[in-house]
Amino acid sequence: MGVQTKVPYEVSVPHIEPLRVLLPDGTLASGAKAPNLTSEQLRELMRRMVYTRTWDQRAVSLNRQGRLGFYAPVSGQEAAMIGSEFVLEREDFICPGYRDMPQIVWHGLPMFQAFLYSRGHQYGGRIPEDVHVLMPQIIIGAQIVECAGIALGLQLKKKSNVAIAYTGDGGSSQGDFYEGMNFAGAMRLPAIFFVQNNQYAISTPMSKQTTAASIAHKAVAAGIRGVLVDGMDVLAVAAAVQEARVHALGGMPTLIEAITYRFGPHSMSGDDPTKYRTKDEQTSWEERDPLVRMRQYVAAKGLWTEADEQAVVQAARDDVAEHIKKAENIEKMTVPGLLTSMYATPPAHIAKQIAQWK
Ligand SMILES: Cc1ncc(C[n+]2csc(CCOP(=O)(O)OP(=O)(O)O)c2C)c(N)n1
Ligand SMILES: [Mg+2]
Repeated sequence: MGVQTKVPYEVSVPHIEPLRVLLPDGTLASGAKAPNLTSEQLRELMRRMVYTRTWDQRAVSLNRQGRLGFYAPVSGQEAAMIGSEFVLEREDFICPGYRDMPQIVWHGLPMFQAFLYSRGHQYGGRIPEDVHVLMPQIIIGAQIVECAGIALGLQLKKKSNVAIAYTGDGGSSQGDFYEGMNFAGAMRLPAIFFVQNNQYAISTPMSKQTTAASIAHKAVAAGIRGVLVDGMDVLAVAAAVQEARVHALGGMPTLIEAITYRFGPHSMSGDDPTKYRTKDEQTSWEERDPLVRMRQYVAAKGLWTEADEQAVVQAARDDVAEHIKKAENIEKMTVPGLLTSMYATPPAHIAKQIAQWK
């Protein structure tokens, strides 16, 4: 008898109905719970998605020109990223992963600092005092325990704010993921754990990531809310986070799984998605483009025109050009500069190294 590769067991799990507001043709799903947003806010959501798509395309080019370093493309994931950040308060705290630049820039981090981070410059991490974000984690899952810790701080300070951590489908398999969620549940913390399930952890597909019915089901073990949402539907994402925020402030964290897809490679550092994804699969997801869906919705309401679209594309291009120039003109990093920036008062052995370099 060989080792059984298929387990002949059925595990009974609660049903989690995916949240959806916009249908692929841009009309409202029947009985949909639309987020509480004004016409101006709907326009702003569209504007941010178009802006972010353009910025992403420019960033990919800048990387190819050698003007940006590490870069993880975001096209396809705009609804998940923009919709979830949009309904946060400015004093809410974001704990991002490396792909989550849009959320922290829309939360207040100047774009040139995102570019400095990408270029490996220490000033990329010099976050303005009033911008409530961490720099993106490269260690998969580490931001989830950080988020639980920040949420504990918010609770102790009696703030009416939440902490949100972003991770991916791959991140949901890390030990930190379970630790952070369990701690947040046990301590009744104002936390939201947002998983962008883009179907792959580099080349590892979801089918090999977990045998759980969904990532959202992992909330059950932590005793917190588990929500599944169509991640190509910006209104569904905004509604899910708006609701999760209310629960978080009431002492009940939420795990949200947004079903999405990255249109591009994992990162600009040599990944070739055609080695592990079929053309048909890619096309079927491109047909669910979150920008197309929202554009149809706001255009039908008379809130969006081709001229609006062109103006945003141009504004994004201009901003990227200005911010990359600013990043390139910052003084070059030095070894003593890097060492000094790590401590208020450098310990003796570091002080010695700084002196040696000088
Ligand atoms: C602790 C840890 N293990 C491995 C890696 C290498 N690594 C970088 S990205 C990645 C895949 C993560 O996939 P996912 O969480 O789905 O996020 P996505 O890139 O799809 O947004 C891995 C394994 C890492 N950075 N940190
Ligand atoms: Mg992934």
